[in-house]
Amino acid sequence: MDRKIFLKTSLLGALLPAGRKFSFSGQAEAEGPVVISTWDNRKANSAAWEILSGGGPALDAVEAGARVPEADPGDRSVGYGGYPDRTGKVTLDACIMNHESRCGSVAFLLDIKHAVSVARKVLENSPHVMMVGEGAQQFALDNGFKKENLLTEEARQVWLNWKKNPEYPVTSWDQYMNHDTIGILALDRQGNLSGACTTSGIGMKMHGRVGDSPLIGAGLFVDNDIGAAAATGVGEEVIRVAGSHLVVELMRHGASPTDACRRAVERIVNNHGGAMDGQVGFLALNKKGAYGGYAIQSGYSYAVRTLQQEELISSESWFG
Ligand code: SD4
Repeated sequence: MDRKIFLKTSLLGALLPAGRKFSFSGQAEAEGPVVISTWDNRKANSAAWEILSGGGPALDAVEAGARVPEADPGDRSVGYGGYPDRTGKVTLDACIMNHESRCGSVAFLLDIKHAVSVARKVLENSPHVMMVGEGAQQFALDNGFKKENLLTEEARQVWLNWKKNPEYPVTSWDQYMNHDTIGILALDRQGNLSGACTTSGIGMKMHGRVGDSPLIGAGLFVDNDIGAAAATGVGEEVIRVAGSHLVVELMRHGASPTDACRRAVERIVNNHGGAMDGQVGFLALNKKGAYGGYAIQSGYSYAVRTLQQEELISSESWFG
């Protein structure tokens, strides 16, 4: 593992109060609650923490956390303020999953800001798991959500600018792969796991394109006996390996969260014969509260909040 992080966590281990376990493999093991999220989503973690620290359920916590970037116009790949597709439309993908393997998901959702909350309504108020497009929007309206314009002036300008020279970058690491998508995983005081994932997807994507984020098993997976995982980055790559499900299965077979994420990354890199320039980052949290992440390229980070810790961790990556 990254030496800096190892030293930081080792030092923390020495300072931790009784009641919290710590292993010197660099995996912190909290007794709970724990919340982790992709990228610098510390504000989302704080919203989740308010619920977790009061003894609330992980499902409420991850929904509350995911709603933070959805409402933030400064976050260019989630909810309001997200970059549009090639036709200038902001289309949202989101899902949520609880400790009983119940899940809800929406994809290609237009004009509704809190896609994660619509996904939760799918979980609670429908016999289905996934709804898309017009039907998902009608379902949202029927459940009390309001239509609103999600395209900010700043995002519209980026789109207008892109139209002058419309290249279609999907797999390369560039300005339209603005990675801020949130995957958020929580372990509550009752020892239950839940997760959520929400995004506006890759900027300047084709109209109708859906990524990994609303797909249970790709952008998110939770198995309350084992752990939870989430993904960010080029969704097409994550879907091809059923990434989050793969990470959880690797943990089931004994891998630590970081190692499970690393081995899922390895599968993706192997799909490209060992060389690629796209980015994917994974995040994992196991039933004991141990967590980790791993990415293809450098620059990926994830935010952690526990009783003792509130920080942004710079992830290890395949290509250094
Ligand atoms: C997608 N995985 O739609 C998302 C994009 C992403 O940070 O994670 N961006 O493919």
